Amino acid sequence: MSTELQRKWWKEEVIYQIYPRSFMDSNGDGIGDLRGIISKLDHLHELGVDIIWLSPIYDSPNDDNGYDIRNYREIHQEFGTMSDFEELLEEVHARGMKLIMDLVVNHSSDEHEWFVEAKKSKDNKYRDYYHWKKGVDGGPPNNWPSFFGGSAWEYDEASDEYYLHLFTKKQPDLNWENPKVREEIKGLLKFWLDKGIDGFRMDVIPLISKRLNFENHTLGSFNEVVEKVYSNGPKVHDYLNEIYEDVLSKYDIMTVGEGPGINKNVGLKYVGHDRGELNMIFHLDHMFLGHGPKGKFDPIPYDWCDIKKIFRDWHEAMGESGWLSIFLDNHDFPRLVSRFGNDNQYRRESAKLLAMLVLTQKGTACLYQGSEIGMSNVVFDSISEYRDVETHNFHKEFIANGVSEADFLSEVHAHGRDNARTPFQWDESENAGFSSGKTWINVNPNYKEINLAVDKTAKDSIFKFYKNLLSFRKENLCLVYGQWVEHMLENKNIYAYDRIDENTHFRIVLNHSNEVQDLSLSVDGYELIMNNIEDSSGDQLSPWEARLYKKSNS
Ligand code: ISL
Ligand code: CA
Repeated sequence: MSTELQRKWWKEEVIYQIYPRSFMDSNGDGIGDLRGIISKLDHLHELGVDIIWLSPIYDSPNDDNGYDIRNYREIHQEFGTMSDFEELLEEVHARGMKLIMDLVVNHSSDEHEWFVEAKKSKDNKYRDYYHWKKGVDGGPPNNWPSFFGGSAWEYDEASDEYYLHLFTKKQPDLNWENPKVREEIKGLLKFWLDKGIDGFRMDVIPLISKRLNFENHTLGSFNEVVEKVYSNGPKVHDYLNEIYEDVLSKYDIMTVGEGPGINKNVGLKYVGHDRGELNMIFHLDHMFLGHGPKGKFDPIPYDWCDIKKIFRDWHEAMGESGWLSIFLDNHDFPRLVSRFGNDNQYRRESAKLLAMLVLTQKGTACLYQGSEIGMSNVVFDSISEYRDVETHNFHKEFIANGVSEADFLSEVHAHGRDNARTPFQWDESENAGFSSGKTWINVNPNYKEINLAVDKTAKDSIFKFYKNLLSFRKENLCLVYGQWVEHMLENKNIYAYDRIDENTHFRIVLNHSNEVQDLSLSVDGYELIMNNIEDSSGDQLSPWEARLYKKSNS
């Protein structure tokens, strides 16, 4: 059977992302750390996740919370020491779980010694580790915008040249054309793999190969610029293949690439089983839905039919030849229950429905910290309470363009990255049990109602729902490998699909609306295995009701 041949542990296991700054603080400095994570591993084990993805924990000046790395081989001192890391890895493995690291090699920090050297002079041996260009007509080399506002070029007075930074000016882009850069990167991959880690999540990996003519773009929206100008550059597959052949293929690990700009037409080039590149990608199509010409703070409307179509198109594009990671939230986006669910009246129901969605699609599910208790977006009253560099940069830009403070704040409430970065809410005690000191970002004031301790004792616990679903998925490989068939494609209120293999037939029906809906799909011969509300009644779906049915094929 072809699916048997393709069985892989990284398809069957579930990923859980930790944002270390906000997970658990062990020493009262208000910042989450490695010993904090160690102290909470039993929570993750009990939940039933398998692979922990750690957002960056390397030495960093923290311009972009660690996505700006100063030293790839050292642990950020706020997070602990290398021996804390080794202990964490051991403790993870002792529980039968795995650990993957975030690999951020499209850019380094401007405080990395390579860049410090490169800046010294045009003939410095590290100069070519980055992209330097002469300006044009007293301005930057071209009109490329940065992800975080303003130009993607920063002027260096000493050499009268500009360097490229697709993110903040403290994140200069590395020049992968230079073989020495690629050797450095292979060296650091080996460094971490030899410590025994189980793989990498690769940050903005389709951006590593630049279009070296550096032509002006003439496109209308930022997303289009990402897709056509920054992503999928001419040598990206050569580079990925090279690190795979030279390093990654020598270890039993998994890789998942974060894929801004990877669309369904090029997805298989990254993850095709025969390609020797990545095991899977996070495409961002559904996450960028609603981003207008100027990005997330310039929103446009969308609906569930758009979301469903994206999932459907990607399923078709992958077929039996490639694999995806499925997710609805991470540290860059709002809380899933606030964005795709109803974080008010139906917070519990919708949090569970979204859990069922993520854990029954075809692909490796990836959960984000706090979703297992239905954590929701935060509403801070003042911009000064926000910490994210993206929010602050766009704040300046939007206000300068005449947008009011109140209007911008309401966009931040809906779309800002700090929504996902407030501390994990463990219990009702001060600072939600996250820290005994002043926290680096304020705790969401709703922590007395929403926290793990309260949730665990609730009759309709979200945590328990996740736990049951995770263990059910483990026992039912059909939910991993089974064929995926969708129903009622144009229905705006119900998402319905089947997962089918030789032995089993699952039918999943999700009413993602605030109203009662007719089931409008036959479930004759099926048994209801799991649902998210107490009084489920036959032909009618309650608001945000999610059902998982099963029928034996024999
Ligand atoms: O959230 C976004 C900006 O609005 C995304 O476009 C995001 O910037 C993009 O997906 C890349 O994200 C990754 O690389 C960034 C880092 O800031 C993000 O946290 C990371 O996930 C630069 O390293
Ligand atoms: Ca700490």
